[in-house]
Amino acid sequence: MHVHDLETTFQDKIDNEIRIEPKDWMPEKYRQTLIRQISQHAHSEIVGMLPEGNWISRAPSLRRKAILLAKVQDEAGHGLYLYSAAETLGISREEMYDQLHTGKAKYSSIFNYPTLTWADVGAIGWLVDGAAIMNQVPLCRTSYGPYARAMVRVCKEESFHQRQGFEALLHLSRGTEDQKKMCQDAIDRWWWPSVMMFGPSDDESPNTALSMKWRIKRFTNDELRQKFVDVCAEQVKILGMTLPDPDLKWNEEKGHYDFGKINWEEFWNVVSGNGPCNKQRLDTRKKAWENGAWVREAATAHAEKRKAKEAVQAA
Ligand code: FAQ
Repeated sequence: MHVHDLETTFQDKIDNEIRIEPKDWMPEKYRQTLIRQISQHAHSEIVGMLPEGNWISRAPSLRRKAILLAKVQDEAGHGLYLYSAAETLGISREEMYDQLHTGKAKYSSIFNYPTLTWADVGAIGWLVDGAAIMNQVPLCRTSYGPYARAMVRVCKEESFHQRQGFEALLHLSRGTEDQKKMCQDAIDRWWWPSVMMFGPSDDESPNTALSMKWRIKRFTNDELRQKFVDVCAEQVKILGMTLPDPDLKWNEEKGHYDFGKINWEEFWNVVSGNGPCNKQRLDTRKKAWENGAWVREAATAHAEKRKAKEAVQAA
């Protein structure tokens, strides 16, 4: 078939909500866009274990510790489904890790902020996982089959993460004066970075137009950000806390909340590697990779031994 016909058939499938599968023809740019987005997403899950991991040994009770351990393990699982989905597009896991470790691949800006108090664990669950779900529920209908299917399970788990975070904050918000203060302080620090997670505004987002045409993205960055603000502006009232934005106000005409200006300079600074914890996060990842070398070597040696044994038995 002529390339033009292949492209028409491809777009027809997309327009008719037929999933694209690994062996189907796809434009090279579609493949590259997916590798970029899915691998960045996978890296975010893996690096995202670090800020909360910081609190596993200091969780305030056994119950909180068990919940946090389960949550952080879930993030590792999400990373693995996503790396597997990206591998179906013809990139190896080693290449993806290499891109992360050499700073070539991005991961979400949000994970470059420090977790200073226990309340940060609650704020990450409520706001960061809350933002993640807002973005990921539509990805369950993304046009690439393996990515869409991975997202279904990820979203179920993220929804538990969001609730556990909100519940942890609710507990603090009903506690002592110090606990209330700690809760408000965590919300103050995590709010704007969470709003930024959705990426640059639509007129500054180079990838959105094509990703919308190919239904990789179902909503634009600004559409999802607005939904997130609308939801949080209501939920924060239940906590009896406030969001750190004096311009946050219900707009009757639009049926949405208006909100203040985003500090894009801070966002791009963090994305380009100069956030408060970028160096620390990458160093930790690289060290984990190096320290795990013996496990990979042992697993490979074991697999080879088994193969040799099977070959002898089969002969
Ligand atoms: N951080 O043209 P666009 C989680 C980059 S949730 C860093 O708009 P696109 C769960 C973007 O890559 C977090 N970089 O790009 C969890 C692009 O650069 P490039 C992960 C960002 O792809 C919770 C450039 O800016 N979720 O981990 C960010 O159409 C708690 C221009 O941007 C996902 O990855 C950012 N925030 O839209 C884990 C969801 N925003 O590649 C642990 C899947 C943008 O051209 C604890 N990804 N950039 O050099 C997506 O939906 C999209 O990729 C967007 C960006 C919406 C993130």
